[in-house]
Amino acid sequence: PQQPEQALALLGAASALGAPDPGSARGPSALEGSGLVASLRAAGRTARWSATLEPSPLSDTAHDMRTSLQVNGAFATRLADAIAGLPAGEFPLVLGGDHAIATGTWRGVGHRIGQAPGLIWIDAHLDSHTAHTTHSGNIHGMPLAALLGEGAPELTDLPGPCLDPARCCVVGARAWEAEEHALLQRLGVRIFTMDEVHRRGLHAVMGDALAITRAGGRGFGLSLDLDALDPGELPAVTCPEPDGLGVASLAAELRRLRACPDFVAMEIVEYRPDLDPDGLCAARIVKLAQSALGRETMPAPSADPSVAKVQ
Ligand code: Z70
Ligand code: MN
Ligand code: MN
Ligand code: MN
Repeated sequence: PQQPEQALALLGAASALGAPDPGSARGPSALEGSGLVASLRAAGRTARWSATLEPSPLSDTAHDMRTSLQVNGAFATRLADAIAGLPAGEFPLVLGGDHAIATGTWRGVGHRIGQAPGLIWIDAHLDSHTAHTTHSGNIHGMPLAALLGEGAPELTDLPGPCLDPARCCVVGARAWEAEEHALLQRLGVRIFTMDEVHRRGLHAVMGDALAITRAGGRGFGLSLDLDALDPGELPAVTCPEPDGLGVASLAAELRRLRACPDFVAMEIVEYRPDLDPDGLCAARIVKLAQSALGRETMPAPSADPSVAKVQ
């Protein structure tokens, strides 16, 4: 199992620089306010809020593609450095922010573990455009390509190794443009579409996803774009797409991650608290985080407080 003594280090990445709406920049503070740390402690883990990175105030002036790439790349570099600099033995849980932050998260994780991690990318989208193929101009449509070393240098010239396409996969995809699909096909990244999830079931698909990303046992991570979930249950995201994953069924599958000693980091992105006035989505996000990161089994009650490590 995940080393239970490994403390969770929560890191806010309060950037919506890659998205068409600024709402996801408030994601980290809203999740902090909804008691995420306390909920992870209640699930048996030691956890602390490490820091929240904010974009430089000058970043808001981004309009043209070059400037947009530059400000997103600069933020991702700071995030990669922050992750690489976390104390050894802590497990990073990164909270977005839009999905462009992933360009920094996984390079930083690679730097930290000394090699490219395998990566499960759960998302309605493929996020594999380059600056040349994007239709929208939004950088959050590009991070997976950038992590694979494709696209503009502003997003690829970061510390830490690029990902190995043979140890990456996408789960839950149902909305993409032809160019990004072609890029992932060319690189050999396995795409588990929602059609395949419907056909085979999420359990079988996640089994395959874990086998792909854990091959070699060198460490793997999870990047969870909340728009993978069905907007009926999780509408507070930047780009909702119909026909998504159920919260309960994904939570059940994420519980498998607890048993993986090679699970090295997790990221949750695209939450928009401005669309979640009653906090219902936040509560579901907390549940998903607890499912992946809670202790495999709660420790037995002990009279000796030095033995019971729950805090
Ligand atoms: C579209 C684009 C996207 C996230 C939406 C959508 C991309 N393919 N990525 N939400 N995280 O704009 O390129
Ligand atoms: Mn995404
Ligand atoms: Mn998405
Ligand atoms: Mn289009």
